[in-house]
Amino acid sequence: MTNVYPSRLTSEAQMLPRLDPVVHGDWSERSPLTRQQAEQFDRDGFLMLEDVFSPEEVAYPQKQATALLSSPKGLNPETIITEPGSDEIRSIFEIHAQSSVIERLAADARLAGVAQFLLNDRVYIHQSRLNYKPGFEGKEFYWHSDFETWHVEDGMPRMRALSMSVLLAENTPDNGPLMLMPGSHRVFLTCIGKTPEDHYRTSLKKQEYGVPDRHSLTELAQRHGIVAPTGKPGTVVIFDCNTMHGSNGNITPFPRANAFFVYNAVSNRLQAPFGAEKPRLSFVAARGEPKPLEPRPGQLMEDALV
Ligand code: 6CS
Ligand code: FE
Repeated sequence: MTNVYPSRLTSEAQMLPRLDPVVHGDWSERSPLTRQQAEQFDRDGFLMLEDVFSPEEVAYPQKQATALLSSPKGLNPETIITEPGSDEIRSIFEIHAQSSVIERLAADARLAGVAQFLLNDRVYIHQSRLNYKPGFEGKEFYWHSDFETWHVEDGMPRMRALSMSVLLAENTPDNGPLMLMPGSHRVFLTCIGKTPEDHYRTSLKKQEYGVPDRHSLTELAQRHGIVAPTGKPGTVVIFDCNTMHGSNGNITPFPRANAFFVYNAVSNRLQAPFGAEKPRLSFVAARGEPKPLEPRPGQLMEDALV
């Protein structure tokens, strides 16, 4: 397959044009977003939706996240990533496959249905994670484009995927909220440096490769600015696979817990990596025949405890 987004191949960073739509579907009265929301996502590369889940509903994934944090023993150990320099849990990957509550959340029509519209295809979970960003210890996620990693290391062919962050704790300006550069999704910023063997063993703790150069980041930040959507539990932040983003460390006592789901179009299933010897393991990138989601209507609590 032709590599239309070559990265980590040159000694100089390049800003290549985006060759894929952002909103792949045509808006209609039946769309799950308003026309204005669809246009905003297309323009900015992200969209914040408040009060998607009520406090009563979000209590289920909140309780599950707390329970898993205090006793992760039943989880697949390779999916548990600790913070650099401490034993504090930073993330739990493939969480939709290890918790029926989180599986139901990921399939909720208010998430998967919106992803189907924006990607104009049936969707499956490419990656899921609980990010805890614990108080005092939560370290940063340096600036990056998810797609650059998913293309180079996982073999995701085109920009037809998006992430949804479901806030499980109050995301304030102080406790390391997601920061995004609005409009940055329209260029593909290539990275410098060859991908090390088994890069994920370090990159999920602290990413050193597939990170953009400072000159390019400065240019993007000057061009687009930086915004940090904040909100209460039950808020959802949707961001395009190529929107430049990161988050600061958390030195407040208050955790910044989120559930992240990456929805990929079934037609955009992973091929061989475009810039690594071998693909990453399936707990960070679902491989093989995609399992399309059936968007689940109704309240979260009805069958969250099945
Ligand atoms: O490498 C990855 O796939 C993960 N790393 C980051 C910092 N964001 C995307 C994704 O969760
Ligand atoms: Fe990311």
